[in-house]
Amino acid sequence: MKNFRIKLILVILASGLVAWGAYFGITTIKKNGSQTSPNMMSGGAMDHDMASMSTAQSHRGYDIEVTSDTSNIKPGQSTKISYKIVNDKKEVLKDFTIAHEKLMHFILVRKDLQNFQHLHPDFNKQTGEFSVDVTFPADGPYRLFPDFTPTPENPQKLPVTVNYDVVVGDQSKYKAQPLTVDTATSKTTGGFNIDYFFGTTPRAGAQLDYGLTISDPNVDEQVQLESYLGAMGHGVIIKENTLDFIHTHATGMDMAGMEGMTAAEHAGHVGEPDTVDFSATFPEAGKYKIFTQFQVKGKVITSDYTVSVN
Ligand SMILES: [Cu+2]
Repeated sequence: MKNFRIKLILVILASGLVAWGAYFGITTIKKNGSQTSPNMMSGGAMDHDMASMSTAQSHRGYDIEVTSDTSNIKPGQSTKISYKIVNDKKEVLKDFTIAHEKLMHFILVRKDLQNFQHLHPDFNKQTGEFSVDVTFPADGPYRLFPDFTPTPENPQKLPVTVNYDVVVGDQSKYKAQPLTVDTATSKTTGGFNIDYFFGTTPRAGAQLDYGLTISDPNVDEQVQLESYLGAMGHGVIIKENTLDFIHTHATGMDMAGMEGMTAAEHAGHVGEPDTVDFSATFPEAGKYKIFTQFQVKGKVITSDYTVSVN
């Protein structure tokens, strides 16, 4: 119980930082289709106004320098994407801190928020170059989100997300699919039933606690979620059109059956093995697609859920 309270306080502190950062306009650099933006999991890289108010972040902006040819990517074919991360002095970064078991996380999505992928590039420490083989399943514009933790001048090890846009295949064959807000709280993905719980109605600037309970319709036993990349669940939340990027991780709190429960009853559900819970703060109103990844029996499942934030 005490442990639960401590966790809860940490989550509230963290999300306070996120909300604070969000209101100060923390997206920093924009040029040539790439930008440095905070990975909001922990407040992220903030701008210089924020820097003067806090010692919690690096002064640096970061950017991606793509070193492979991305001008002729075909759908359905493996394409090697290579890139380096540079700082605002154009120096290639070679020192990264492992976060969630990897030096680099590489998330990509088509701009209509279809075809989400989460990959882990290889790293050449000599050159600072990352490389990853990607198969884009369909034509259209995509955004790549390298997600990493630079080691120098980042004592608090804050993660950073940069982005880069590529066009795949024939644009005339691309039709953006409309983003439909999910209303049913149950979905089926990868043969599992996934029940979503939302602590409150999503509101801009307010923390939203949400959780997923996973069950296997063919098995009587409770599903046992496994640790995947150092967390029981990973959440990537991307906003429609602007493609703002939020990365969050399971909080360890269980909200299954939260509705109608007292706080004490809720606390009694902490740590059920079939449930993951998250907290996120959405910076502004709009539609957001929540991609949640978790592992069952060695298999990684990605579930998505679209919310409308008012
Ligand atoms: Cu990853």
